[in-house]
Amino acid sequence: MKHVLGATTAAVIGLATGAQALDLRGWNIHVEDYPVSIAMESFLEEVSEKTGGEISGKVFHNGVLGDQPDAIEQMRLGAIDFGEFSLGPMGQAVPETNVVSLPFIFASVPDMYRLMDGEVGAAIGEGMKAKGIMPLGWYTAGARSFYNSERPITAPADVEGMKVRVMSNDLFVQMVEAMDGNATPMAFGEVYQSIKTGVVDGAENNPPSYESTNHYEVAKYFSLTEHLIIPECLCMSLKTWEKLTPEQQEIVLSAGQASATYQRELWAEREAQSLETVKAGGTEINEIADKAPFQEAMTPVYDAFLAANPDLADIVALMRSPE
Ligand code: BDP
Repeated sequence: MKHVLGATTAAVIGLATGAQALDLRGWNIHVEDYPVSIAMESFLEEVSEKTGGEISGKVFHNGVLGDQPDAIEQMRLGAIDFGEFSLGPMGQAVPETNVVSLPFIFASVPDMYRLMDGEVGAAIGEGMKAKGIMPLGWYTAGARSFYNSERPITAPADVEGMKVRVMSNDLFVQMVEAMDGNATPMAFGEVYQSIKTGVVDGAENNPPSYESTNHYEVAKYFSLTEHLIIPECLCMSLKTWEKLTPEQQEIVLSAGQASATYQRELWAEREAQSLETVKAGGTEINEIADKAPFQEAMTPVYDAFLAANPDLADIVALMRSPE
């Protein structure tokens, strides 16, 4: 009976507007007060309001719908309607996204915005669409740095022999191996326990993730290597996107872009707060006076990448050329 009523209601709305009523499932790995989470909620609110409730939904925070690589696949299949993903673990599904996972590829976060809001973002977006993912907005995750329970890192040699958790992408394994460390790809949710029990010595992430996951309680040396600036994406399953009318698509896209602007603002505030929180909690933060030795250590990663992906050489060159 419930089913019949639901179908009838949808049919009535369909008649009134020419569109189906949609109730979207959204994936998010972060805690509820994280900048990504707040921006995703604002996206959904705007969509629901501007479509007069035709499109509603729910964001499932804390990764309860599954780990990131798995959730990306589920979204491609349409089992998850939208989500906010790091482009790091997206490399396997969408090869073009790998360019942003090259260490030190962006000169700075503002440079990442410039390139992602321009030609580079457009090329990556085309690659994503070809694999069933519709990008709606480029979010930020700032810069990632190494942290561990053993010692401050000041030079690549300090990583030698260190067991470091990385996100699921072979490029990150190569990055740690280029400094003679041991890389272990692992789900985000397992890192705290793994550092605590010594399965790994540390990991690498931005200050808000280091803080919100409490990793700082078990790995007190945070070294500002800022080796990866990986943009993130609010995106929708192409299967879901194709169910929308052109008017709804316009609303969803513009709400996605607005939420990205909002998220970037929230990010700056949270990053400063997180650094204060971890310092108060006993974290020792060290700046890296000279990043050149780390950058030079990445030469084999670039050589192997360009040899395996000659078609991406132009975009890498564009990213490395000054404004
Ligand atoms: C965070 C990203 C999140 C990743 C996580 C990780 O926002 O998408 O899952 O890092 O390291 O910064 O797995």
